Amino acid sequence: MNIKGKNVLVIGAAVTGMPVVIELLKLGANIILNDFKKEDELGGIIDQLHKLNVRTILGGHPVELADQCDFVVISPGVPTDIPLVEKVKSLNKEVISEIELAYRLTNTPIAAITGTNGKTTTTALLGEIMKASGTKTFVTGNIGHPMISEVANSDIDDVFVLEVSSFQLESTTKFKPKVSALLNITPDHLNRHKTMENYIEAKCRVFINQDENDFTILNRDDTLTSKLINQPKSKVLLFSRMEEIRQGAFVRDNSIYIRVEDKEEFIINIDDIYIPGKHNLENALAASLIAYCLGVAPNVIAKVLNEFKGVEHRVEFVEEINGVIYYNDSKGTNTDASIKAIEAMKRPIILIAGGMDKGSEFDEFIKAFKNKVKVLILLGETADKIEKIARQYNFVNTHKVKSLEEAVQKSAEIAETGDCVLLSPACASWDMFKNYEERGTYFKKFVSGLRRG
Ligand code: UMA
Repeated sequence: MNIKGKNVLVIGAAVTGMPVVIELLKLGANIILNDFKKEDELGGIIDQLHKLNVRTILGGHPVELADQCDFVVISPGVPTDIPLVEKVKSLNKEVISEIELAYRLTNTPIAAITGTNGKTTTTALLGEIMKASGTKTFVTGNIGHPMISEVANSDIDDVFVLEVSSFQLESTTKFKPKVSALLNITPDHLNRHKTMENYIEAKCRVFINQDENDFTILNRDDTLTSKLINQPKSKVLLFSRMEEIRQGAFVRDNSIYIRVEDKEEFIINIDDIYIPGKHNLENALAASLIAYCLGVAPNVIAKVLNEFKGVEHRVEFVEEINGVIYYNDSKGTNTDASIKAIEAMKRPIILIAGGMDKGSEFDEFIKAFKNKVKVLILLGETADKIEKIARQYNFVNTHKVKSLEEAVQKSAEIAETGDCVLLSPACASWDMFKNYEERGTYFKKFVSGLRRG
């Protein structure tokens, strides 16, 4: 991709936008950095940009910028239907995401993982397997570390293990991973994508450019991904924890097996996988299969599955206080993820939920409480909505609170020995926090405050 001398409009000045600017500057582009936040809201970042002589347009997205650029690199959180972006497209100029830009600038093979849930755990797990195999591995993407930051450091013998979101995929055109995995699709981000069809279409972009030399991995047990089997042009492999698969990864006699072409390999007994729960078994099946496609030996895969302890903010054990266990599942940002967290709990649950309203329905979430959730503590934009739906299903034991700190204190008052307190909001964090990491970190801080008295 020829960048030198090009006028590039970078929209969004945060985790994605900043490394994009830095890489584009190295390649000789002229950059305009645009963000709807004002200078004082963006803090030190702006000084850094001015030192780099980057022109900044802040406090809005003026449509006139469309005339001043050759193409746009858009941050994932910026909607693609804002008037500025619409105008750029109407001028037949490209609007690409950071993963598309990074893809065009590298020849390093990519294993790209998407899906509504499980993608961070699968990405982190696969990253560990690849490292254990001796391959120089860059774990990047939606997991919090943009791919573009590592493009200059990577080589053809290395590998990118890349978590990709629908927001990132939406603005791709040529992006073509060596291995793609679509773990599952359930409703999420519908405030942004508007319809399920659009959301599915964005997710399918992970395999849309792959060819017969590439692999696409789909979940046989997931209603929507199993319907996509005939769509990719690549070699399709499936994984399932429910049935034996002809080509892919499956469970037999309580063990994971992989069968590709005529070869069948034993990977590990399920009891030897460290991370618990059915959802993690799916993550383990997917990560094993991707690693196998990338040439990793079964014994290396098994060793990492046995040792990998999971991801921060994803059903993370925080501590036990007065016989009550506290779990941080701040990454449960949609109902499906939170349902899985509820299912993974072995004790009666005091559940802390609620957050930004993404237009989700909460019926299935409340139905999943069964007899496990004793008390529901609600906060954030969706508190009233969730409470109303809970009442429709005769779940009346709810408390609304104003802050996460109050939620933790209330849980501690209510919880009895043998219970657990689970923060699994089923909603995004952005109404009250910078991101889910900040929400989870505060939760852990408030919990440790309980112990200190
Ligand atoms: N901004 C605008 N206009 C807008 C919206 C935002 O100018 O209309 C600006 C904000 O003021 C801010 C910047 O854009 O300065 C933020 O950009 P961003 O929202 O794309 O966030 P980044 O910090 O670049 O982080 C993004 C991902 N965030 C989102 O997709 C919302 C991070 O995923 C990702 O880790 C990071 O890139 C690196 O790839 C987070 C996420 O919540 C974890 N992802 C969603 C999810 O997992 O469900 C998709």
